[in-house]
Amino acid sequence: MSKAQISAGFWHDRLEVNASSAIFHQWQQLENSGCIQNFRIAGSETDGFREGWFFADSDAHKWLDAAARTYANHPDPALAALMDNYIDLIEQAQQPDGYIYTYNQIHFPEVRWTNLQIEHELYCHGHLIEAGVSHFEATRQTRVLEIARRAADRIVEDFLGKGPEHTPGHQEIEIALLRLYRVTQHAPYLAMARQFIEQRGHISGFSRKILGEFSSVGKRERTIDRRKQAYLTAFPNFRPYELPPGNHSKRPWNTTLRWYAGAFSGKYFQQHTPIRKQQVPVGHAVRFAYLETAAAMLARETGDTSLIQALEKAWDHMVTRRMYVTGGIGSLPGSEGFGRDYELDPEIAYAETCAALGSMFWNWELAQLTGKARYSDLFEWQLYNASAVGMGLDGTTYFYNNPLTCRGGVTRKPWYAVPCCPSNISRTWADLYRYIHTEDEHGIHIHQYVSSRITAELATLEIESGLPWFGNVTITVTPVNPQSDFTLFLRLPSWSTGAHIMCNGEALELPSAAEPRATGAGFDPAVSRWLEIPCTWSDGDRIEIQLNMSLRLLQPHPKVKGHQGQAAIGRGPIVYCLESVDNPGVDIFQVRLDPDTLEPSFQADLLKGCTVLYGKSFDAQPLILIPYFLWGNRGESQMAVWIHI
Ligand code: FUB
Ligand code: ZN
Repeated sequence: MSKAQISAGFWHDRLEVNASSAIFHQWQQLENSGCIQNFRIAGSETDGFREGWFFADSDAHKWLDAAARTYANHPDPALAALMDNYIDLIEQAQQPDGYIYTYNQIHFPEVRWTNLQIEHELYCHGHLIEAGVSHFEATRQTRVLEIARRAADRIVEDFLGKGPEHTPGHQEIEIALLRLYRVTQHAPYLAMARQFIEQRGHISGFSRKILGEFSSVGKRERTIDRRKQAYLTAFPNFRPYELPPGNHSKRPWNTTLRWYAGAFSGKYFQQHTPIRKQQVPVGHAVRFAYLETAAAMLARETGDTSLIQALEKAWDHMVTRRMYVTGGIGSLPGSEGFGRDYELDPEIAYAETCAALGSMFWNWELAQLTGKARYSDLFEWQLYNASAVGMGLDGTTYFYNNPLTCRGGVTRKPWYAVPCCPSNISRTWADLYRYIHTEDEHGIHIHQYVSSRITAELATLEIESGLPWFGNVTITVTPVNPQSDFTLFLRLPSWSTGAHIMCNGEALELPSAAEPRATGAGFDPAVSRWLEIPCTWSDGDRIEIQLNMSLRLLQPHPKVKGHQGQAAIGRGPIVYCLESVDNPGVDIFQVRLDPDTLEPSFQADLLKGCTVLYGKSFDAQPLILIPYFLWGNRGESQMAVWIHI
């Protein structure tokens, strides 16, 4: 079984922060905010009053998922102890028939599977099931897997064979059941996931249904509020957790109106039409990305090629018209979702961190489903920009919404009322080794240039990568069987027009790249392609790659308003920005950069080491550009990705 170990370099350092700081910080925040206590209350270990949203369980389950994936490569006994502590709690809280959802168990013990579009019972069970799979994969212990299977069996029992009304408003359970199927090969899990995907978008009278759910959700919330008042009267010393306020996000006047329109039409939940007709990204961006991920997983498991066309069309529409230059998706606050074509205002940009992560999961499934390089190309772009921006350098501060223009009021926070992003980043980063290569009967594909040691069936590969700051990559090949014939496939990134690649000192000819299309994002991952290197391999064969790290002016499609005379600056897989901290006394929103003056320079002592761009404005003001993902690490600031040139 192929595996990879990230050994050194840029990602090794970040994974260390993830394993030594972020994952422990997230647990502490879950404790501080009462989220873990909810399980103690549900398991009757203690009294108290439940804290948090109806979906709060999911944040704890996702933490366990992230912790297990982190533990796989950082087997820290302290982390194991925290996981065991939490596993005890969920084992105690889970009801004998497998159901576990503290919102109902504590507040409405007679109620189950209600308000499926708005509340999150299946979503929460989904993250528990994913945690079970990850914990099993990391430890080979079956304790959490059994908890997950009890939950999944409950869902199969209660939902299999039911109709469209019985599909969830927030996708996640589908991914979870497919992951569970992959490790158990238990057919009902595949059937259940397939039903949730295929039945979606067939609910008749959706508006009437959602109106009923709004009313029921509101009634239940008012009941809880009344009980909380009574509880506070009875226990005056009880101090409910004060969550930090969320970040400012610029909201157009019609934000709420558009959110309701999306909700009542079903588009917010991607319930407006069946999956094969969903060829335009609409609605809540995380929900959309999770649905597309699940559909791609289903296509891979079943060989159902009829799903592929819709998936590829939706991807192309997103990339060409509804995605930011950072790879962020979700133009609108309120709905946290897609706007119209080319509606990509940089200051209103919501671009939730989870949405970029969800898109990465989707791209990875598409990469394996279709074999096309473009999907791992966008994965890389969102890895380094739209998702990496979500975690601060210290691993203990985060962004939830990620604007591309900030005039103030957006700062990294230790936690949020909706803390879904932190553990989502952690679990993705912890799994990064899985996204580097794939192997099949043709050979080995290198999807990501991350310094690592790959132990594949055909060969061991040592990758040494200078990315994202330097374009040099070396791959040393040691075939399992000397003189064995197989092909090494190298992804030629869309951002590297041309590259210089040698195999054992001999320069290789590269396949020509298609012309990039004018896109809303200002770049086109579809021009990425594979370089095939068929060879009879011997011990110590070396591939030397010099990717083109020239500066690029990324200019959006003319239909994107507000960027005339502006560009975003790209170098390698990184998008840059002006941050006020580096450019005191400069109006970063008006200054005109002379791109010809830009010079890259690696600064070891800045932001834990990064390549900045030194330049000048046309009126000779010195300017410094830093990587977008590193902004907001030095206190409140202003920031601009789009720069006048
Ligand atoms: O719906 C609850 C949380 O909101 C989910 O984790 C994310 O979709 C976020 O947008
Ligand atoms: Zn999130």
